Amino acid sequence: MLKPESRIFVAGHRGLVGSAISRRLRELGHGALLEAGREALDLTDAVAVSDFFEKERPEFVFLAAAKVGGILANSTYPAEFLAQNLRIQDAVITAAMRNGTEKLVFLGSSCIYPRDAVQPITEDQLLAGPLEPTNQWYAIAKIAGIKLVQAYRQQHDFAGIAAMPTNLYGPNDNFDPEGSHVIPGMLRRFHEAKLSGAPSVTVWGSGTPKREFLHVDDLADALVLLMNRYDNSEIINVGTGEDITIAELAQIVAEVTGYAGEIAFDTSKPDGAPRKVLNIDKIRALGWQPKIDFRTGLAETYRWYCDHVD
Ligand code: GFB
Repeated sequence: MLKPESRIFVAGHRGLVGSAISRRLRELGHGALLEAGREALDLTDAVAVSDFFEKERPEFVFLAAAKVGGILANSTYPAEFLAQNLRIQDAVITAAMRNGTEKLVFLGSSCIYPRDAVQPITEDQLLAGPLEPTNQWYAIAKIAGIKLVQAYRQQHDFAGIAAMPTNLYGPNDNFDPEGSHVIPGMLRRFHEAKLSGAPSVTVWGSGTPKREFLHVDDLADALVLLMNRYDNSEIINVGTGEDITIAELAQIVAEVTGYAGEIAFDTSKPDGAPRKVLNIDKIRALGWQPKIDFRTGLAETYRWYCDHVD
């Protein structure tokens, strides 16, 4: 159980997820946060990570650091998505296990489930079928992370747990037009089209895939609850349980950004998984549910983009 004075290491504290976890912990009065930027600690360097843990002795660890990106980045840089994530996970989880960390939360992803998983996806469908090819490299790394946490629990009694978030959005996301996920990618493209008065905006793929979107502040709330209340080798989903098509998302993004032109679809770009909505019965049973309404969260994220990136 986290106490106000607990030494908590948020790995990846500048990213979308890590920054939300740090915000939430500070709101809750946890002052002893250990954060180490890329320049201070290379998380792919197992020796450096081991030294950091020996010196700092974090009691609790949120492992939110990862090489991440959208559908195009995943298929363009498969080697980085596989190798960097394997290195980061192994370094951090192993150092935590060896240096007396009381509890660690590992972040997976909904893409670890089979491409043809029964929807909404229950946790027991892990490894029940082949993966979606566009992000299989990232998925395999994340599955290895889940297994490492489970193996350390079985063999060394280490209290690691693995949470599987759905597609996320919010402040501090990567808004790079090519490498980002769909929400930051679309917000930027629609915003720029509005400013330039473009008659049409192009959205990747057919528009028919469905995605579930969770605001990262809702995720952070869930992760703190799991750190305090969940201690089991079984993975646990974190999502909303609801999804929309990419075409519907494009319509909402047009409304939020105030873009009034046409929306076109570029079917030469990949669609990825047809659908991946999570079953969230397990985390609901612990008393958690998402609070942030999608349009409100999206409008707030758009404001953040205008203030910080544009
Ligand atoms: O968010 P996204 O890149 O990732 O794409 P995945 C979701 C859907 O949005 C795909 C479509 O069907 C895309 O073709 N899309 C439309 C766009 N316009 C855009 C755009 O401008 N940018 C992007 N990026 N997509 C990810 C994995 O898969 O899911 C990650 O690649 C991670 O590894 C994440 O697991 C949760 O949902 O397809």
